[in-house]
Amino acid sequence: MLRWILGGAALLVVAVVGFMAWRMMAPPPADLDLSRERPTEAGIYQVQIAPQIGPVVQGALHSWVATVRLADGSPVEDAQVTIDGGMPQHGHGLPTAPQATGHQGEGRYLIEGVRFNMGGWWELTLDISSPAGEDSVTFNLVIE
Ligand SMILES: [Cu+2]
Repeated sequence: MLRWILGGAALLVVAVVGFMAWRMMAPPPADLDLSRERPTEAGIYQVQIAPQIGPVVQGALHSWVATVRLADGSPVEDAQVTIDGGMPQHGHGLPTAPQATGHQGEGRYLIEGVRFNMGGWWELTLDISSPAGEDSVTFNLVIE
Protein backbone atom coordinates (compact mmCIF):
# COMPACT_ATOMS: atom_id res chain seq x y z
CA MET A 1 0.00 0.00 0.00
CA LEU A 2 2.73 2.48 1.04
CA ARG A 3 4.65 1.58 -2.11
CA TRP A 4 1.65 2.58 -4.23
CA ILE A 5 1.27 5.88 -2.42
CA LEU A 6 4.99 6.67 -2.81
CA GLY A 7 4.88 5.66 -6.45
CA GLY A 8 1.86 7.87 -7.04
CA ALA A 9 3.48 10.80 -5.23
CA ALA A 10 6.67 10.41 -7.27
CA LEU A 11 4.66 10.36 -10.51
CA LEU A 12 2.83 13.49 -9.42
CA VAL A 13 6.10 15.29 -8.66
CA VAL A 14 7.49 14.33 -12.07
CA ALA A 15 4.30 15.55 -13.76
CA VAL A 16 4.28 18.88 -11.88
CA VAL A 17 7.99 19.56 -12.46
CA GLY A 18 7.60 18.59 -16.10
CA PHE A 19 4.63 20.89 -16.53
CA MET A 20 6.49 23.81 -14.90
CA ALA A 21 9.56 23.26 -17.06
CA TRP A 22 7.40 23.06 -20.16
CA ARG A 23 5.59 26.27 -19.19
CA MET A 24 8.91 28.10 -18.50
CA MET A 25 10.24 27.11 -21.91
CA ALA A 26 7.12 27.93 -23.91
CA PRO A 27 7.57 30.81 -26.35
CA PRO A 28 5.17 33.76 -26.05
CA PRO A 29 1.94 33.30 -28.04
CA ALA A 30 2.51 34.26 -31.67
CA ASP A 31 -0.57 36.51 -31.79
CA LEU A 32 0.33 38.56 -28.72
CA ASP A 33 -0.80 42.20 -29.03
CA LEU A 34 2.36 44.19 -28.30
CA SER A 35 0.88 47.64 -28.93
CA ARG A 36 2.00 50.36 -26.53
CA GLU A 37 -1.26 52.26 -26.82
CA ARG A 38 -4.58 50.69 -25.87
CA PRO A 39 -8.03 51.53 -24.56
CA THR A 40 -8.84 50.37 -21.03
CA GLU A 41 -11.18 47.39 -20.50
CA ALA A 42 -14.37 49.44 -20.22
CA GLY A 43 -13.19 52.06 -22.71
CA ILE A 44 -13.05 54.94 -20.23
CA TYR A 45 -9.41 55.78 -20.96
CA GLN A 46 -6.90 55.58 -23.76
CA VAL A 47 -3.44 54.80 -22.39
CA GLN A 48 -0.03 54.95 -23.97
CA ILE A 49 3.14 53.69 -22.31
CA ALA A 50 6.72 54.52 -23.24
CA PRO A 51 9.92 53.27 -21.57
CA GLN A 52 12.43 55.85 -20.34
CA ILE A 53 15.36 53.75 -21.50
CA GLY A 54 16.28 52.64 -25.01
CA PRO A 55 15.74 48.94 -25.48
CA VAL A 56 14.11 47.45 -22.40
CA VAL A 57 16.66 44.90 -21.31
CA GLN A 58 16.60 42.22 -18.67
CA GLY A 59 17.67 43.29 -15.20
CA ALA A 60 17.71 47.08 -15.70
CA LEU A 61 15.77 49.14 -13.19
CA HIS A 62 13.94 51.76 -15.23
CA SER A 63 10.87 53.96 -15.57
CA TRP A 64 7.97 54.26 -17.96
CA VAL A 65 5.74 57.19 -18.80
CA ALA A 66 2.04 56.38 -19.01
CA THR A 67 -0.08 58.95 -20.81
CA VAL A 68 -3.72 58.75 -19.78
CA ARG A 69 -6.44 60.33 -21.88
CA LEU A 70 -10.20 60.13 -21.97
CA ALA A 71 -11.78 58.50 -25.01
CA ASP A 72 -12.18 61.99 -26.53
CA GLY A 73 -8.43 62.58 -26.28
CA SER A 74 -8.39 65.03 -23.38
CA PRO A 75 -5.59 64.39 -20.85
CA VAL A 76 -6.55 63.04 -17.42
CA GLU A 77 -4.84 65.14 -14.77
CA ASP A 78 -6.20 63.71 -11.54
CA ALA A 79 -5.75 59.96 -11.87
CA GLN A 80 -4.42 57.48 -9.35
CA VAL A 81 -2.42 54.87 -11.19
CA THR A 82 -1.38 51.58 -9.64
CA ILE A 83 0.77 48.97 -11.33
CA ASP A 84 0.67 45.21 -11.30
CA GLY A 85 2.02 42.56 -13.61
CA GLY A 86 4.01 39.41 -14.03
CA MET A 87 4.74 36.54 -16.36
CA PRO A 88 1.59 34.63 -17.31
CA GLN A 89 3.55 31.58 -18.47
CA HIS A 90 5.58 31.39 -15.27
CA GLY A 91 2.89 32.18 -12.72
CA HIS A 92 4.88 34.90 -10.94
CA GLY A 93 4.47 38.62 -10.49
CA LEU A 94 6.80 41.55 -10.86
CA PRO A 95 10.11 41.35 -8.96
CA THR A 96 9.71 45.00 -7.87
CA ALA A 97 6.74 47.11 -6.75
CA PRO A 98 6.59 49.93 -9.32
CA GLN A 99 4.94 53.15 -8.20
CA ALA A 100 3.32 55.89 -10.25
CA THR A 101 4.14 59.47 -9.36
CA GLY A 102 1.54 62.21 -9.43
CA HIS A 103 0.50 63.94 -12.60
CA GLN A 104 3.43 65.33 -14.60
CA GLY A 105 1.41 67.42 -17.05
CA GLU A 106 -0.57 66.63 -20.20
CA GLY A 107 -1.91 63.36 -18.79
CA ARG A 108 1.54 61.91 -18.13
CA TYR A 109 2.39 59.79 -15.10
CA LEU A 110 5.86 58.48 -14.35
CA ILE A 111 6.05 54.82 -13.34
CA GLU A 112 9.23 54.24 -11.39
CA GLY A 113 10.96 51.06 -10.26
CA VAL A 114 10.20 48.67 -13.10
CA ARG A 115 12.53 45.72 -13.58
CA PHE A 116 12.11 42.60 -15.69
CA ASN A 117 14.41 39.94 -14.30
CA MET A 118 13.96 37.33 -17.02
CA GLY A 119 13.32 37.08 -20.72
CA GLY A 120 9.92 36.20 -22.11
CA TRP A 121 6.33 37.41 -22.01
CA TRP A 122 5.49 39.99 -19.34
CA GLU A 123 2.21 41.70 -18.60
CA LEU A 124 2.02 45.20 -17.17
CA THR A 125 -1.40 46.15 -15.81
CA LEU A 126 -2.35 49.72 -14.96
CA ASP A 127 -5.35 50.34 -12.73
CA ILE A 128 -6.55 53.87 -13.26
CA SER A 129 -8.93 55.70 -11.03
CA SER A 130 -10.17 59.28 -11.49
CA PRO A 131 -13.49 61.12 -11.25
CA ALA A 132 -14.20 59.67 -14.74
CA GLY A 133 -14.22 56.15 -13.28
CA GLU A 134 -12.08 53.15 -12.46
CA ASP A 135 -10.71 51.07 -15.30
CA SER A 136 -7.66 48.99 -16.14
CA VAL A 137 -5.51 48.09 -19.09
CA THR A 138 -2.95 45.34 -19.60
CA PHE A 139 0.04 45.69 -21.92
CA ASN A 140 2.09 42.77 -23.20
CA LEU A 141 5.85 43.06 -23.38
CA VAL A 142 8.35 40.57 -24.69
CA ILE A 143 11.76 40.96 -23.10
CA GLU A 144 14.69 39.42 -24.97
CU1 LIG B 1 9.50 34.27 -15.22
